Amino acid sequence: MRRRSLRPMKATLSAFAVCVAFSDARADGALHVAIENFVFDPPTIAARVGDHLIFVNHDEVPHSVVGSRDGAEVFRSVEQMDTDESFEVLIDRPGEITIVCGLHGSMTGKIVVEP
Ligand SMILES: [Cu+2]
Repeated sequence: MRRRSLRPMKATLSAFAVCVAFSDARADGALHVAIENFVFDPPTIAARVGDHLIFVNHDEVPHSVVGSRDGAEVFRSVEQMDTDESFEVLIDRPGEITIVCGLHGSMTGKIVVEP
């Protein structure tokens, strides 16, 4: 898997790589979300009911993933996902889910779930 990069140019290339993986991953219903450089990548995830989302921490510090719908928590990873650890969640309902890192409140994103 890709490693953390400190160079903005490489970060851009990483984002492109995630988009490619995203498209390829559609077939098996698994969407990959990178946690890298203190952001969820991509920050907005288009999903469908029945998809599995797999978050992978590529940073060298721990992160977590907490998902909420209409202000109510719907999923939560372990408190500290270490480097290269992943968290998988099944998307079972349409609507919008906001995501945030439980350790770094500035790390946010959203999942837009189509039926
Ligand atoms: Cu974090």
